[in-house]
Amino acid sequence: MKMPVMERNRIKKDFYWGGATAANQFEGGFIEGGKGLVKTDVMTGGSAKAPRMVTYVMPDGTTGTVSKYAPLPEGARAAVLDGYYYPNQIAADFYHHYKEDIALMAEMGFRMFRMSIAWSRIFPKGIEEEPNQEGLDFYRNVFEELRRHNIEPLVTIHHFDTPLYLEEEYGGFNNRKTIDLFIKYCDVIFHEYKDLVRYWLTFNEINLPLAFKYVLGDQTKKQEEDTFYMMHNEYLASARAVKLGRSINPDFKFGCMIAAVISYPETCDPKDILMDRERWEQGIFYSGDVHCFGEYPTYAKRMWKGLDIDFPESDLKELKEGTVDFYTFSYYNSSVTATHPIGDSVEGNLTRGAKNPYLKYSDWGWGMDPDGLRYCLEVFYDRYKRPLMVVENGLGAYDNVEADGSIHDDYRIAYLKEHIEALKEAIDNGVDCIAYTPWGCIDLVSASTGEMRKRYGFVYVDIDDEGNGTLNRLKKNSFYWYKKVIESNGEEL
Ligand code: BGP
Repeated sequence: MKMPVMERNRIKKDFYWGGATAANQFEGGFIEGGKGLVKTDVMTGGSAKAPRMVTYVMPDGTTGTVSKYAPLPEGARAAVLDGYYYPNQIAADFYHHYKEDIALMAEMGFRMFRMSIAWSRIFPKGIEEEPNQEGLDFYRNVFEELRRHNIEPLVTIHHFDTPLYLEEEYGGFNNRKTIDLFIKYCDVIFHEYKDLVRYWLTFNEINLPLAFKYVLGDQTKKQEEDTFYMMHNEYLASARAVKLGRSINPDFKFGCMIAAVISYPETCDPKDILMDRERWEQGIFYSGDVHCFGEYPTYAKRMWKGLDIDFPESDLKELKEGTVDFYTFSYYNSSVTATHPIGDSVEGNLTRGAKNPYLKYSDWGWGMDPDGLRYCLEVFYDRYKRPLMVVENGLGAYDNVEADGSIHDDYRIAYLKEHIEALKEAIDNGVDCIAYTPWGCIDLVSASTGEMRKRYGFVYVDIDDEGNGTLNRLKKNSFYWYKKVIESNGEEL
């Protein structure tokens, strides 16, 4: 029997090549135009070894700092203090450079730009009656500028930046009142930008609290319950936003955003295999399943064992009514699940565990694994049968500016090339992936460490970890390389 010649599935012509950022890591202008504070505005820089610190003031006026992972002391308020440098306050200053930055994106040929709206620019504390006009104008200008360059905005509504006031007064999404305030914010931006934005992502990496649970180890029953309720409130907020958005503009398309913190079992010991599967379910699938299927999965019963979890029927109905149109995720590295004592241990994008001897590790210890991208693209597509977008991927690395201003970031090109090859393979295998927006396309502040020197961009931003620099933009070698990749629709890597 003669086999039919199989045509290779290629990247479609209208594929969205682009790049990704988030307001709090990229914009700066932290109190300009009436913007309110968010947690990162009161966080110092850290490093792979030292955590970022939150600065605070006590009711008696004494001040202090505490790790961003720890709660503030009783009665303390997070505050901006003299004598500290807060990297997110200036970040890459997109607030004042947006025209120049968008022109650079257009020069590379971007067809999509993922960015987020800072809730605190629209409602500085989150509780105001009326939105802040200057904040609305800023994003209108940005979206119009993107449209002028034929770049499609992909807008994250919430990227780790609940207004600080809501976090401190309401406990953020632990409190159901925050859902109503979030929906009010959505209502404003959906009306305001209904003719400028089509693609929306509700919550960035919504799955992280559960993925992180594996790393944190044992928690109290109360802590575990709080996490599940907080996440439920975010899922509910997302579902309501989707439903509301569709009523405002039926052409809106909504996606979820999941951190693909994938892992492999260390050995063929069935215990490793089982634990790894449970880790995928808890850390990745649980959130995607609720977003895509509109209901909690069967294995949730196992995850809730021994806890008092009981969500109102009316909530569950709402989850069903607000499922997403497409599935997006971030992917940087993979990790290893081991039930046996481990030798070398490493950290990744909010993951921690045994070292994989088959991978190379970045300067920040993230295991570089292009095959993992193909692996999760195929797993996600098979599970959800919805268009996928890779909305974060990339290599955080030290860059060196030569005397003539050139930056030879061949390591970054190598990383991206391998990942795009993996993406092409997944597409050839039938996966409907419609976008690739590598992270930090223009250098920005690292979320985990607060460093500027952990750079991801095609464009270098001249500012260091103490805030010194001109904020000038310089094109790296990867800039010219990526331009060629886009021009050839991924054929020339
Ligand atoms: C993801 C976040 C981003 C981004 C990225 C890279 O978890 O969605 O905000 O920062 O990770 O991580 P880092 O900045 O820590 O290198």
